[in-house]
Amino acid sequence: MPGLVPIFDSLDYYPDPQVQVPRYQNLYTQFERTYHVTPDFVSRSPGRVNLIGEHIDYCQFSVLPLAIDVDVIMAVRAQDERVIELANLDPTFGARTIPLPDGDLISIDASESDWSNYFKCGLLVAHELLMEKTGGKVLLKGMKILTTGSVPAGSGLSSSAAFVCASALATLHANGMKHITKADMTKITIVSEHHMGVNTGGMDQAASVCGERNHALYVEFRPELKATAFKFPELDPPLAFLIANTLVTSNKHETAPTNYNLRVVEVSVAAQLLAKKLSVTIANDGNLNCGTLRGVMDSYYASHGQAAWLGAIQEGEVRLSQMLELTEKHIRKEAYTTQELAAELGLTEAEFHDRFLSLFPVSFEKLHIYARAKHVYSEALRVLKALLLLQLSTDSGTFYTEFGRLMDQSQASCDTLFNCSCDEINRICDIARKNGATGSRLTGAGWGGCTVHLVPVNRVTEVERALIDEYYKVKFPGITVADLQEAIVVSKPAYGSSLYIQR
Ligand code: NG1
Repeated sequence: MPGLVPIFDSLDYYPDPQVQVPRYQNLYTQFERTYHVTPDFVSRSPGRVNLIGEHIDYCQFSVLPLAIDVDVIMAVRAQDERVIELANLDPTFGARTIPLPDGDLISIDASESDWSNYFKCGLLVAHELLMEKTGGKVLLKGMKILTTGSVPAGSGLSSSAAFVCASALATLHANGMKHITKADMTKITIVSEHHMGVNTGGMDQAASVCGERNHALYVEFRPELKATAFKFPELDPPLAFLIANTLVTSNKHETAPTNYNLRVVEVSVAAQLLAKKLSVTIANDGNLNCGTLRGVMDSYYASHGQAAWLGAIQEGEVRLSQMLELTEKHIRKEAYTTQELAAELGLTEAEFHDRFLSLFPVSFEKLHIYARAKHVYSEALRVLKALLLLQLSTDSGTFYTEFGRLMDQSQASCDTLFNCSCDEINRICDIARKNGATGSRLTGAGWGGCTVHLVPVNRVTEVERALIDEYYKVKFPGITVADLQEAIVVSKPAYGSSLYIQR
């Protein structure tokens, strides 16, 4: 993750400066209308699409996302008055005024899903970093901010990560931090949304901060957080990633107790149960401080006298296959009640509750341990296979078939083992595959949101046409051309977070 967050003075780094110039001009004009001063700079962070590796970042297994062209941009003017004036070009997000506390960190009421809370998340983690760097209290400057974004909200393209990263970057730059490293930005932003009560992994922020043009990012969480860019092979015909939004919105904050947060609980319990069955001790790390399935794998191999896995693909494949066998052998297929799990782990029910169910609210009847663990280990294995395909110069046909197959297998696992797909996602994937996509899957948390498809560039129009006729026009008969243009995006891997200062 080498390097500094870049500072640009032109918009030429976008693939479509002819679209961006009027967009930025409009932001500047509206800023001046709103605040009667000009902005000092624009902070920007993109959305991302995950190619493969779903719901495994919070199990500390590597993932393969890429940053995309859609982004959040935030025009900023620092001020001595210690207040944040926050406005959005989209009128659904009303203006907010946030007074800054004297030297203390800002407090966030996670029970409210107000948009300004996401700004506060970025501000808070940036404030912590500024204090860490200066070794003392830091009185934050006030800011006037006007923002706009092209990442569709609640669609699995990480609009929240893009917004939080742009907010953190704005705060660091406005408060005089000269050299902002991508490593620092990633480190602080990956935990930022935990302040909103969502127990997020770290993939989105790493991709949003570290994106590279024409590259996928291999994001590792162990032994340390690292994002390595891998160039896509030159294929004939060239490849495109088509992103199709189901237009079924899954609000992560509101559905967290039965969806995202519940999965975090299930994989944490799975880690403890498997560790117990294998008689290994795991560190109390991970999102719930109860260990991770990666931790189980590492401890299991350590207990057999083997060195820690540092990421070599072949060795990873062997170890993950073994973990799949051990899951099969030791974890029963049927879901568990909390009573059963407490007994298995030698805990009272109250202890089980304190340990796994008290940090974030969850709601369930039974916990699915086997299916979640199988998804996690098999998905981590697929990521390694996908990475290998990126590294080998295989012929175009093989790349399309093999990479596509991994994407399809990932989708099947998300659907049947992790239960994070939905009818609309499955339908879109079927249509895309029948019309030229060689691989199709959900991207992001799922339960709605976006899908991603690997498509040879000469088949893109066919896939688009079929999706419009067989999905969008059927499910949303009144859909407009403008809505369709937003729903289907063909994106190239884009640059990560950046600052823009007008000459
Ligand atoms: P989305 O739904 O795209 O924000 C979420 C998590 C990721 C990852 C994926 C599932 C947040 C901010 N992001 O992505 O870290 O766990 O789900 O792979 O919660």
